[in-house]
Amino acid sequence: MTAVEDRPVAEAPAKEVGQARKRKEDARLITGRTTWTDNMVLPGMLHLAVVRSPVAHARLGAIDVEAARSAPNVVAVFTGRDLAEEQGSIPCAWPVTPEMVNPGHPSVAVDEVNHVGEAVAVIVARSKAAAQDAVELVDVDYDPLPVVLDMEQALGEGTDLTHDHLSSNESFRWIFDAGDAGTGQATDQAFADADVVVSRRFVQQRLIPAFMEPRSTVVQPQGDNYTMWSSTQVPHILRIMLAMVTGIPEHKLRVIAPDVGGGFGGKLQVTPEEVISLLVARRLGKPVKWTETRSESLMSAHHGRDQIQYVDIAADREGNVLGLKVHILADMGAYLRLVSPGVPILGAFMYPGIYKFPAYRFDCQGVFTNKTPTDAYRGAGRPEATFAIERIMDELAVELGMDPLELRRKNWIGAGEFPFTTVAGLEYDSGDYDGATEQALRLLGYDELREEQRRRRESGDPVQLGIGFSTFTEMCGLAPSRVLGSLSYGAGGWEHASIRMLPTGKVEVVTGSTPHGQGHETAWSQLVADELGVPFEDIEVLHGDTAISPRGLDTYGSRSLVVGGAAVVNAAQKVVAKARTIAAHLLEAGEEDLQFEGGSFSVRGTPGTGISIQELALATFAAHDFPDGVEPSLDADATFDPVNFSFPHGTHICAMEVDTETGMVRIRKYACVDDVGTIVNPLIVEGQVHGGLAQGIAQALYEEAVYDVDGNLTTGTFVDYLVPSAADLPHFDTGHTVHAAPGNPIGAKGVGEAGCIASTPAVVNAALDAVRHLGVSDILMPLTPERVWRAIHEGGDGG
Ligand code: MCN
Repeated sequence: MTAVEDRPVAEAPAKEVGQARKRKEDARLITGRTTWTDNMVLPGMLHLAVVRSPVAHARLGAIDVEAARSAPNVVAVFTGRDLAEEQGSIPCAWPVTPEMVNPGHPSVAVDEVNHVGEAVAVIVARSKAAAQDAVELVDVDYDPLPVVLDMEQALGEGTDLTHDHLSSNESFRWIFDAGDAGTGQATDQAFADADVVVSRRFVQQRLIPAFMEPRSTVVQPQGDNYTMWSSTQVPHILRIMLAMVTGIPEHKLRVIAPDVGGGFGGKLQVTPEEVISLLVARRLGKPVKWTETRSESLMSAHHGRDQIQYVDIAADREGNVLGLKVHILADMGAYLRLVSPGVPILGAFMYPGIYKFPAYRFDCQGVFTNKTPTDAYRGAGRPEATFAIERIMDELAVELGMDPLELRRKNWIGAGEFPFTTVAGLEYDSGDYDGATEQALRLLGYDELREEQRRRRESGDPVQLGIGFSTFTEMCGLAPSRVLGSLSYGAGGWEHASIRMLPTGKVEVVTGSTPHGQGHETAWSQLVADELGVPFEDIEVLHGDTAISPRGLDTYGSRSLVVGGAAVVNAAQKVVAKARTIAAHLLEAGEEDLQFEGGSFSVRGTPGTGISIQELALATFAAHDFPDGVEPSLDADATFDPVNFSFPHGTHICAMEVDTETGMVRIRKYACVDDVGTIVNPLIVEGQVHGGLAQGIAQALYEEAVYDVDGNLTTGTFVDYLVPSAADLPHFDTGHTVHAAPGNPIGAKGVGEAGCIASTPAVVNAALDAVRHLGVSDILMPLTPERVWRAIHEGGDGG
């Protein structure tokens, strides 16, 4: 084979990284030309419907399933008692302390139900409609028990219990003391020495991760092998956990996450319904499908946030911060789920924000209540922490009579101080908080808006204007395994990739990351196109199937690019290294004499000769003229485990109009400048920032899961649970600074959660800035017109 030929040197193509490529996956996602889990139809497939508890806490008496069992097209009905021996417990993979109390969580309740929406029986029928109709025919005898809903009461003396068999409602207590390790003395001393101490109680209301595609699971048994399709963020983790829970050997279980319509943390889970589907398919030896209704989703898929935060900040009179104390109550709901105890602990390290606190103490209690379990929701712990620090900085500024931005500037880490080890022990890698802030002020048109605010205030305009800041950073890119290991006993944080060059020069990239809306197929293609010098279109990214990508830790914590993308780059570089050996042999040159540019190897100083890596793929496949001792394949694997988190940062500024007569609020302008290191795809990054802003603003203004006194979710539909649409959101003025992250070969920092973490406090600070002169110093989220009006006209926080 003669792959070497004379030809003009190709002009190096423009770099792919940095180009605003439209997402290659979008054509099929937007037009619906893909197979969502619920589109799966298998021969002889049966349908599941779940009978759910309408009471929040009760002992289970008799369950009469006879009428359901004999209903038309019903094949079987199982109660928790029927499945008791094989169902195990839904796993919690993040026990934060050795003493953590875990009540255990059967997929189908056996003796006691602990929240509305908990599964008590499952119907199996030949059609979905028949299964759903039969749900109504199951008669359950509930013996009511006291309902625990309020975390502060739940920790009191002699209180009612969420779980009858436990002795308290506390699951765990986790304390972190900076300063004199473990003693808290440094923090106590800082507060004793302070000129000013400000204390606040903030409420992070309960939110629901309202993904577009509801959860759905299909299981196909084939002998003792099982294939599960599930709308999940974590097929790899799910497979391991399901094997552990059900006893099905891991190698007999394949999990596929096909295209998934969003997750936002809500599908980072091993759900009862996934376990139920697998158990029923095993019992009956038939394929089964379960797809939830939207109401089931709102009621039974895990919720997020739900924390009460007691925050104390100490400073001297000049505004130098001296200490921070945080005590939070984190509502676990009725059970511990996959990573729920870890969510507030992730936040623990972020309360000091971007500021140079000399002393810090964090104390978290995980509390059980008779509500839907909570777990990860976009940002998981870090939005809560960012809210607390950015809100209390504003309160401290008021107390000191300082400009809120001046106070922040005085205390934040300077651009020349990176890497900087914070009081919480994190090493922030790079950034420039001043630079991002200056750009954001320009984008907002800060001076004119402050001037307008002054005019409106002086004229007593019923519509007042406020400006709110949030200067934030976050730890994301979860990894590193060693650090995660020191915080928990669960999984590590590496990611895996393999790259295969096919004989015709096309490239298959296999990634352990599992996109569910983030556009990895596009971004990973851009990375590989640059490394290998092959056209973007010649690259296919494979993911989300444990048989195709057997190793992976999936997508959450804005980890995919900085961990999974980095593994892809490393694998590509290994492919190039091997290709170099083969090229040197074919070009009869030393490896060190070759240059690799635009996808071609050529001998330095001998323009006109060369061989492209795509041609090498065919030469490798044929292996006619091949170097001794080299395997005839052009592929490579890489596993990447960074040594540090990634620390994106930014400044978000919101200008807010508040109608003091009606309590209506309107975001007048929103400007944000984020630093996510090297940007692989600016269009995707813009989309991620927009989506995150929408969710963060939604927490500030619209969304709240509300329970009545009996523990019924009163926001069980999208009529009551207000997810904003594009029409409810303002135009966003976005900008970027770029400080490459030193910890990964791309130089990138995560972006998937940034907008959501940064935006909520900016919005609330803006509203308070508009009405503070009217005596308002806090308003509960979401800032409904009623709450805003009450805070202005009746005092308090509007609650
Ligand atoms: N990116 C980039 N340059 C950077 C950083 C990121 O081009 N400097 C690109 C990446 O290549 C990737 C996307 O931005 O295509 C997001 O990357 P990353 O920050 O690594 O986040 P993940 O891919 O790990 O996604 C997880 C993150 C999380 S934790 C939630 S929650 C969330 C989010 O992504 N859920 C989403 N964004 C979502 N977007 C959609 N559409 N749906 C969800 O459920």
